[in-house]
Amino acid sequence: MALLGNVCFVFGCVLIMARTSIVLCSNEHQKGQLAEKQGKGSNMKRVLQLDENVSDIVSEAAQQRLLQIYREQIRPLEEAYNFVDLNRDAISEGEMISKPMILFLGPWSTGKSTIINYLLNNEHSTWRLHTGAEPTTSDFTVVTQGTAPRMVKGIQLVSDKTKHYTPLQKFGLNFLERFQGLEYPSPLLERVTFVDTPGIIENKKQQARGYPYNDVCQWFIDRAHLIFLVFDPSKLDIGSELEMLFKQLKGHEAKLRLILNKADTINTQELMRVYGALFWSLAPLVNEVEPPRVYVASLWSEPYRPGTMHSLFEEEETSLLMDVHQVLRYQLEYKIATTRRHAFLVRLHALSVESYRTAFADNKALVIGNNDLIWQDILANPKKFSIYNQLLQNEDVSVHDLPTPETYQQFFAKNNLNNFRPLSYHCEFWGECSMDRLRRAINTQLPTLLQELRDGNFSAGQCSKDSGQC
Ligand SMILES: Nc1nc2c(ncn2[C@@H]2O[C@H](COP(=O)(O)OP(=O)(O)O)[C@@H](O)[C@H]2O)c(=O)[nH]1
Ligand SMILES: [Mg+2]
Repeated sequence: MALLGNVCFVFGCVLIMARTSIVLCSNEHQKGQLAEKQGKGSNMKRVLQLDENVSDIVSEAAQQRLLQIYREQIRPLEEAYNFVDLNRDAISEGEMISKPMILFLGPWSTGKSTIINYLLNNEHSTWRLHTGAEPTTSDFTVVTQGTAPRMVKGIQLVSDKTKHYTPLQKFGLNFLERFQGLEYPSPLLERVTFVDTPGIIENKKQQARGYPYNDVCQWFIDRAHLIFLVFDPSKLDIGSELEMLFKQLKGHEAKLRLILNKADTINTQELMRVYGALFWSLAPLVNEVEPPRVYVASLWSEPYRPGTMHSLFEEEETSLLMDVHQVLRYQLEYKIATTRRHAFLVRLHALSVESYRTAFADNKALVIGNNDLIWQDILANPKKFSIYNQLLQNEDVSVHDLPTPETYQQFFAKNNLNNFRPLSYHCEFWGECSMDRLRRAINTQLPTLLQELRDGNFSAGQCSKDSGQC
């Protein structure tokens, strides 16, 4: 049944494309000529609205409000319960105010570095990212705004506290040798950061790279706002390393886009076959009701090859740029949503630690007994000790959010239970408890901030300075 669904789905796509191409072919020549006269990428500035002031897109005051809510309502419990040891994608304060990140992944030589150069209009500058037909990019490169072009070494990037790459140190010195920054003056980089990655080489083992390639990719995947997975239609080779990457992208489907780049290098019929084959390969890996958007394009400034579907590629390029523009335009809303999710996870974590703490206090031997054995039993069988029942008594905690026993076995392997005080300890003498403040951030302050931004009636100064109460 699932197979039949896939077949229908693939042919559905091909049919839609076929229909699109018939309509497009009628005025293909005319439009194509016009595009070439205007030059590829000529509408980039308009679609990305690069003439707009950055301050009009990202309200500095709203960003400060977000930071204030984070510092005063969320961070106290995050620190008190060592949340950083629990969650691999815990966001840091630096990330909260950093520019959105667009990540490029995919096999080698599919055009990832070329696309970034094209978007930055620096294909012909000496400061372009290296490109070539052979596997050229062996580095992870973060491309950011700078007053003048310059390269920055990985060891410098991770030691710079104003950036948020310090956690990457955990991937070792070999990785830092393969990590670098390119600073470049560009209106687009005022709004966004690009990350270029080494291409996947299917026959290359992780050990050969000298660092955990997939773990590094995961770090960037968890933090990216938009992920472009780039393919070359003439070598659609989906092997084990790419399959691994698909698995890592699970849960991030909403920000995943596929690019079938260099689409003008093959004829229309072949292109349709490749498009179908790509979806066929993806089907078992992306189990989403809505499959990811695939852009069929040729993203560099060279003119399209004659006899290919120029206007389709152009329209696809415009849609892709609009997609990028959405990320730039709504970056603050995205950050608020991410911060709220983060706050929710911090709350769940504090409640979980409290449940483990209570279970141990209720079951430990008061005089004689092996408390270590009791603790190990609690960690191995949280259900038996009513940990989950206790968690579910809290409003907003759903059965789908419950942690696995392994999560807290790992957490308590790094953290001694005695280091954590009861939740009631985190209260002011006559005032509020940290948990109430966290709940208020989740239920009131962050949704209000989001609504005000959406309605366009955000005004600075509505929060009381010291409490962050809005
Ligand atoms: N025909 C064609 N070639 C391209 C296109 N984009 C990139 N290339 C070429 O493909 C090769 C690999 O590009 P590169 O950006 O280094 O790929 P990466 O390894 O994915 O970063 C280079 O020789 C590029 O000039 C495109 O849209 N069409
Ligand atoms: Mg490259």
